[in-house]
Amino acid sequence: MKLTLYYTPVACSMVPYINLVEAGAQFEVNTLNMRGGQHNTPEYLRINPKHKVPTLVIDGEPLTENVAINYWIARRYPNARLLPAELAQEAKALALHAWFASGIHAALTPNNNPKRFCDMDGSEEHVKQCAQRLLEEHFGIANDLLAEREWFFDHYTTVDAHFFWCYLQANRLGLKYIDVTRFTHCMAHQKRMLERASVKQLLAFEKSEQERLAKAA
Ligand SMILES: N[C@@H](CCC(=O)N[C@@H](CS)C(=O)NCC(=O)O)C(=O)O
Repeated sequence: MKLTLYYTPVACSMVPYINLVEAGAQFEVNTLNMRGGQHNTPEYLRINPKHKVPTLVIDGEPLTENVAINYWIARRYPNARLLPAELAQEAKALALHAWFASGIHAALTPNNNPKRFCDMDGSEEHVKQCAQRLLEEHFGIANDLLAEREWFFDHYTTVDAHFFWCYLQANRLGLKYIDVTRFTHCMAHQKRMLERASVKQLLAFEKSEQERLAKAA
């Protein structure tokens, strides 16, 4: 089977990268230079017309959306135990992936690009403020879920990588209206994730790709 992950530094394509490594999968990475507009080329739009990463191409067939890609990885490599074994718990894992993608990620994006959400003059700070209010609520809920536990379930699952990216991104964005460091259980989860071999491998790859793209610019 041939697997190609379309990836961009800093983006949420980190999530399937981590989980492919956790699964022990053999995969290639195709890094897109988004600053250079590579996600909007006709070639990439044929693969993913939504012009987003991640896309995992499985034997020539593109699969998009973190929820689906990470579910596929977990089901394709069952020995890695990347989802809870019991059905109701597995469904809860999907609920968490869906929430991270459509709730938390959706409230992170306006901080990067507020004009995409409202193009009225002077609206940028309001858009950011509203998005950060939503993030505060989301991270409060996640913080409660992570209280006194190492992972979202009783062992590491694909959702831990997804939340890792969401919280990493919130810290990287330097949010002005909320203090994300006050979510101490989220912070402790982040630290545990940073100790995993898969995350160390991802961060080394991320650094080398950022350097390569900077040299090419
Ligand atoms: N719902 C998608 C969201 C993917 C997404 O928003 N990716 C961003 C990077 S974090 C992207 O590729 N943005 C480029 C664009 O919107 O043109 C998922 O969870 O996989």
